[in-house]
Amino acid sequence: VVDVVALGESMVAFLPSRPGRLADVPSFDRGIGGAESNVACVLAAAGHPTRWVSRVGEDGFGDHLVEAIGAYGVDVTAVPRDPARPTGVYFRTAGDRATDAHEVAYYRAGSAASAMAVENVDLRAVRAGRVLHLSGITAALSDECSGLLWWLTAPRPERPLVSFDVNFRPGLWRDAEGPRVLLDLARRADVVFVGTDEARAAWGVTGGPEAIRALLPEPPVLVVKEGARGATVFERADEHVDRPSRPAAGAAEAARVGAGGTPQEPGRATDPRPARTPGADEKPPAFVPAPHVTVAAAVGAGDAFAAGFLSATLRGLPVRDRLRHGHLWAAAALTVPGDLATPPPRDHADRLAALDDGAWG
Ligand code: KDG
Repeated sequence: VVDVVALGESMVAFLPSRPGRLADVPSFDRGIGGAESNVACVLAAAGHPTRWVSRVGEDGFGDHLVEAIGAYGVDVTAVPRDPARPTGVYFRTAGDRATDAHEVAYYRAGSAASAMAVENVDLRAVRAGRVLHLSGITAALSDECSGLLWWLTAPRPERPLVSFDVNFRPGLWRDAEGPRVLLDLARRADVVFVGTDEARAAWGVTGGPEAIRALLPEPPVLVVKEGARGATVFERADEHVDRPSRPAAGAAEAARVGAGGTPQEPGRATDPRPARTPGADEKPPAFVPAPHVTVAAAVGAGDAFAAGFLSATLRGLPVRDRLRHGHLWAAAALTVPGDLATPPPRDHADRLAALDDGAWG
């Protein structure tokens, strides 16, 4: 059984050979990027069976992504080639030491992945894991991609646990609808990751984690990240998302998805979950401070955090340990210039996570 299926666009990432403006950097080193495949790669490096679902072009960059992500041990069999569209790439500059301000230049409009749609992804492969990890980046790519996320997050019996990282990228949104779309998608997910900075930028929330929970009372698990300060989990007492065990694509699912992978009667789905009263049965929020780290680059840290949190969730660990694994995996990513770092070995991370609250600030 696959633990986590991650769906989204990955790109060949070009990292600067030295600091400076994009206009001045003379050469770049090749890496890989993509928020969702980052989650799959880091989880695979930690021993979780994972799958990445996407589309790439029939070009050398597509070959590289499939080979490099596959080399992490991620299943890449549900990544078809599109002969008509290229693989996306992006260039970035090194972040300013104090503010992490950096430039990003995307070359992904019209990419193979931006054409992902309900009709051309293998829905059985997408929904066959214990957890389906998605992010708001996909919704920004095209109307087809946005529709795909809407379909995948629809409440249905046997839906895998849906994990959603808001990942607000203002530069990617083609219209002003982005914040609204992200809020609607987050409201349909089971586990949501959002930063206070992006909640402010997208939704104008100026308060702390409680104010974000007030805006987003629906997800059974809401993780609010405050950068170097730490993260808070809001959790409902009446939901059982602590240890997802159901593989999604059972016989009923196979029957509902046609032979060609096309969903039948998508509008007929009913919500198997009990109706929720916002605020009811809420456990006390759990806050865990982040460890102090000398940051090489913040890119990929949010993905590593989500991966660590999901790994601990899959292992049935208590909420504070889930946060601590998120922080420890993020700390590893913060110390490298690219997106991906090997997470700390499980026994090591477990020992660090078990240190008492005093050690965590
Ligand atoms: O989270 C890291 C990603 O932002 C990076 O890999 C590029 O996926 C990317 C994006 O769309 O910004």
